[in-house]
Amino acid sequence: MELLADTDRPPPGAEPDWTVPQRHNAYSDADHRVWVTLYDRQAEILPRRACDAFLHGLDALDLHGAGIPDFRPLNEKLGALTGWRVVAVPGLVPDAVFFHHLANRRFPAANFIRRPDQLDYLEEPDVFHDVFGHVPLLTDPVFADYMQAYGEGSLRALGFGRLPNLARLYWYTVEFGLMETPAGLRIYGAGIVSSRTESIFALESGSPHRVAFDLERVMRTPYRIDDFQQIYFVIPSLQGLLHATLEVDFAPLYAKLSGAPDFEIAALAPGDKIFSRGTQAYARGRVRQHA
Ligand code: HBI
Ligand code: FE
Repeated sequence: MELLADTDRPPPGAEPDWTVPQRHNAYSDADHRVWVTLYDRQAEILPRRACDAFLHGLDALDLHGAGIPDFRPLNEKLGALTGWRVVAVPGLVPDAVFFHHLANRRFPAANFIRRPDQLDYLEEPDVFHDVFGHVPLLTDPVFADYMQAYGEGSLRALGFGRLPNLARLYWYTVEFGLMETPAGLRIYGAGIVSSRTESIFALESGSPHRVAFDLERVMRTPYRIDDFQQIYFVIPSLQGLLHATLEVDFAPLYAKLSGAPDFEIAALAPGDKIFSRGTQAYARGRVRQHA
């Protein structure tokens, strides 16, 4: 993800860790109406598409309300469940800052919301993507552990110079991950669950590949940030995702990755366990909701 800042200096008014006051009382009625419009659209299509842990989290936090959630009461509920809390930031923050927050169970959420004419396209995450998309799953103890472990692992990866591989892990799980359930594939990735068009495309289109999650495979697979995904990775469960990353000794994995070429984004790879082989027929380059 390209970052807003060309330096690591926080913008005026932000703390050294890039946090800013949410200023909940500064949102306009139009801002709150955008939240309610987006929420209602997703609430209609996510049952039987989003995984149970996401839907349970959405209920537990009661995010619907009358508009953009106030982080203070939200953090009381979230903190009591898994010790996570949401902190307001002005937008994308430098990698090291982002990972440091995750390692301390703080999720950085943008404090602005998209305009009414941006409902279906957004260049960078806003409060709807961050809070509706990412926060409900943080009520799940297993995913809460995964996100903290991801933050800690990424701070270490920075030292190995392996951040691009960790960014791919984040992208293909936290942002665009699918999960296998007895009722079929379900969404857990925030970038899908906060997007009306991709919530449908990710599960129902014949275009993308859907293959079983494998840590090294994901770390060798590039991604595009401006369109639907051409491949989705499927985890067996949130527990399975946590174990697949916690039990890995990353040093030898990084050594192996440094000698291994990337996979071509639209191709299947040797050893892939295929859930569905895509036609890749989707015309690239259409405008798509960022997330
Ligand atoms: N900053 N606010 C914010 N939100 C993100 O999702 C984010 C970020 N900075 C860096 C970053 N993500 C990436 O490094 C990760 O997606 C890997
Ligand atoms: Fe995101």
